Amino acid sequence: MVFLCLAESHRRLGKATGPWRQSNLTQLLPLFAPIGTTVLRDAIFPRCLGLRQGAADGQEDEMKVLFINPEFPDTYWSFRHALPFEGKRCAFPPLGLLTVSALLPKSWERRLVDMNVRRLKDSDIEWADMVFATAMLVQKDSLREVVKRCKQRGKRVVLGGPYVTTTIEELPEADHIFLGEAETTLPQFVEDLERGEAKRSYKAAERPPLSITPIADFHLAELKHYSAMSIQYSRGCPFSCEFCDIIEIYGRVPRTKSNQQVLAELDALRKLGWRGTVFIVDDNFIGNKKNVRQLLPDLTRWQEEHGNPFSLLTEASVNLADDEELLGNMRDAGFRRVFLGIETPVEESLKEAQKPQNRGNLLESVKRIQSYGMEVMAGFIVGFDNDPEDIFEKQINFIRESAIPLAMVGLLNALPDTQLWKRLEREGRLLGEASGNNTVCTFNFVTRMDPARLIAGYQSIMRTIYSPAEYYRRALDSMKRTQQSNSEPQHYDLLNSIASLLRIAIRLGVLDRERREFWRFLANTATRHHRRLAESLRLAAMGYHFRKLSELYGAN
Ligand code: B12
Ligand code: SF4
Repeated sequence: MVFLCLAESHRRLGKATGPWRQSNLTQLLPLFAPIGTTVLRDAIFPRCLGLRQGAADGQEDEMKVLFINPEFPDTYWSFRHALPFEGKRCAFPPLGLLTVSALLPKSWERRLVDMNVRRLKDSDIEWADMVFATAMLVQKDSLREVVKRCKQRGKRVVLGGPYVTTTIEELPEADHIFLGEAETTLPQFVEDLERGEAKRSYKAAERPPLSITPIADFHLAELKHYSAMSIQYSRGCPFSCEFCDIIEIYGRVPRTKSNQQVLAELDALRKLGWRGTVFIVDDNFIGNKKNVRQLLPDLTRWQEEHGNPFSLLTEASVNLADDEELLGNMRDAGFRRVFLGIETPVEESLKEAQKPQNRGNLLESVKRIQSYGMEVMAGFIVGFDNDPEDIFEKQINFIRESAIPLAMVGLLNALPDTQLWKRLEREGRLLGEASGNNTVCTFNFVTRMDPARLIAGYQSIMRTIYSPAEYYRRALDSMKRTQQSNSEPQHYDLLNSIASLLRIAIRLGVLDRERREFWRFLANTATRHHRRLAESLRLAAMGYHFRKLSELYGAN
């Protein structure tokens, strides 16, 4: 097996280009230009450019800005237990902060500390005049700590992102808070700062068009530590699922970037030497189907012209399965994985969740998407009022039959401002703010089913679906269903590949008590899918991450 991998690695090495060539196990974690950043920034924010360098409330020194992404806990998407196999530290870069950076005057000095990549040192904070931090709900504890440390050192602290936008809790003692998207409010802030009149809170009157979103400052991130890069094509989703906060934060009218903007972002990543997985982080990539249809041919052309440097991953609603032309176009453009919000196979619960787009034959929908060569990843929820007593078995069976290796199963949580939140409030069932991590065993509302039973059932799902035999069977079935005539582009770096392979072989094939299942799985892929060994190793590593998570959250 080792020889096969190395031989394949040698054969393809000649094709790899760029200083950041990813290992052949880049594919392990796919989840792993400018039409002028400058032009756009200069045109939109002329006053920013007129700013005296570093002016803050009348100060005239050069402004030094530190961007901080607080630490994530161990969740589905952290891939924390799989990343070390590939020699990576974090799955995705903090695109929100990189975008905010691109919105600030270009004369300002800037640095990024992603605490999921490296420790935040006191000297980092001392270097800065001003600190910009972002957070999701799950990062709130780390964010509080960050704000405390920065304020102790007398720094001006600016906060934004989904946590501060949606929380009902008291926010940390920051100087400035940005609610919602910052494309129009940040330039206003910079102007106010120049005049010494910066306000405590900023909120845009309207959701901005994405045509004014500049190319993110990707160069601030240390690309080599990430498993994938991210770009964004659209914001918002046309559906109205009861539990979803996306539509409250980003709206129900999907806004998209132009084709030129998207290609310019891909160019920027390519020029920085990135090769491998690019996550299009849309809430629902097919939210605006008309525009997506126009984007895909351009995307396909761009990939072909540049030797298919990127393998694409995105999130979409299940009705993607109803549009075979779109599926074909996505396959041609290089989409290899798609995350779906399946939630539940129970009709009544889907009705309760106001998710009509998922009703019908869900299993057939998944199979159809897989038949276009895309691995389906998906989110599942237990805890709906209408969940029957056997919901746990139903979910396990569905996940098994749909051959979804990476299934994110969580307990229903009510996020602030959602329709679900409002309903539970009306019904007097709310218990407080959610942790934001749907994989921990807590509820923030009074459930219909006995909570102890729900938690035990949830844990049994996790233990079952991530037991090695079950998981590897799904992974094999998924590979069988996702055949593509053109194999996934690989960008090998021989030394990294060998190192990754050895790490996996030692951890899963020698030290792990389930090593037999690992070797059986590899033997199966070697005989049935020998051209997809890198992918099978990625799946094995991911299976290990989920098994660790299930031990954490799925223990009795
Ligand atoms: C990509 C993504 C991820 C990625 C990468 C995240 C990262 N490294 O930043 C991954 C896959 C790791 C991820 C994981 C999770 N995610 Co997530 N994710 C997203 C997604 C789809 C896109 C984020 C993004 O890059 N947007 C693009 C940028 C440009 O937009 P933005 O971040 O909103 O930034 C803009 C503004 O908010 C503002 N802004 C943002 N930060 C700041 C900071 C300052 C100082 C200022 C001034 C402005 C500002 O300016 C930007 C430009 O307008 C969002 C949904 C969404 N539409 O944003 C969910 C979302 C942020 N994720 C969410 C959740 C719940 C999770 C998970 C908990 C899921 C789970 N159970 O595992 C995990 C937790 C993280 C972890 N690693 O464990 C929720 C957060 C809800 C909340 N209220 O906190 C969201 C909103 C989606 C949802 N409703 O489910 N996620
Ligand atoms: S389809 Fe997804 S993004 Fe759209 S409203 Fe439903 S849960 Fe939210």
